Amino acid sequence: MDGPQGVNEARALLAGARRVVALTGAGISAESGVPTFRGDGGLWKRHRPEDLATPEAFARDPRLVWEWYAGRRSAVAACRPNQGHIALARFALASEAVLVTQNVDGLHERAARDAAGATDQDPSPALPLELHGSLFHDRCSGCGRVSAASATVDPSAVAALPRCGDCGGLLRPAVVWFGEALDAEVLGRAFAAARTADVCLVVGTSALVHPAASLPMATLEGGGTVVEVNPDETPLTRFAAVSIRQRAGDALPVLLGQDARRREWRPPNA
Ligand code: BV8
Ligand code: ZN
Repeated sequence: MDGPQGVNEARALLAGARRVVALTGAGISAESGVPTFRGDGGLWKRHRPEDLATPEAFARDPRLVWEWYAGRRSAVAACRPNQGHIALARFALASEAVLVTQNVDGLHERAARDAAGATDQDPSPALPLELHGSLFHDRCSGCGRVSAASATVDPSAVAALPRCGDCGGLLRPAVVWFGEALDAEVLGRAFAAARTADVCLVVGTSALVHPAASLPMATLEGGGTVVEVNPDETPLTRFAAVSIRQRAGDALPVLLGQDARRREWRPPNA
């Protein structure tokens, strides 16, 4: 269901919820200029996930993998959080909402620090559980040590790739690749929040990658409801009480009661 009735129903579900968990995917960063994975011009259009986002790919051709990630890192560094990130950050600061993201772009954290800074608050309630790690940290492929991202990565030759100061192992982006386990503690916290949530707000994900895509199902199994924000239908749509066919930056300020201009939903340019 979409349109005025859908938006007002979703607002009521969120306003009446004691516990909300929000799960985001690449779509929430699309309006910031970060390419999604599957959309037009998406990241997977130019490269297949199997070619780059796997430990086998890194073992086979670390230079090519670093070329892709170094490019993404500099592209994302030039992007800024959008109204969708900001609305979620403000909501998490003002409620007990738990924010879970599949994104590695760090834009939720930047929105959290901006929103908290504006009101001199502690940003931690709005910091996301990053299921798939962070583009802006490196991890040693030898000893596993995690460090802040190397200032510059020169992917021109393997010999120029960044190495661990402790053991000399090749550094890699501190993200979770296909076929790799997610951090058990982060995943445990995300599912604990999902299982007890009254509402799981799912924003900007094609809901195809697991175990992240199972989080909304955990909310349903716990008796909660799912609200989806996505311009397109997804495999999750049929499980959602409301599915809003809008972009995150437009829908979230209204759904989360932060859009003073629109107490009730009216069609755009109404
Ligand atoms: C694991 C980090 C086990 C790297 C990523 C068969 C069935 C089920 C599962 C599997 C299976 N075969 C294999 C698996 C497991 C596999 C998986 O799920 N594969 C899929 C492809 C079937 N999962 C894994 O491998 C995971 N690990 O299972 O480990 C294990 C256990 C123990 C020991 C060893 C192993 C690891 C998965 C993590 C992979 N890493 N990212 C990087 O970023 O480079 S995944 C990456 O792709 C993202 O993080 C994200 O999760 C996913 C992309 O999905 P989305 O974020 O949804 O983006 P997408 O472009 O697809 O969709 C965007 C949506 O936004 C669209 O719907 C669009 O309409 C919408 N949109 C666009 N604009 C807007 C918008 N919405 C709102 N507003 C807008 N403006
Ligand atoms: Zn090391």
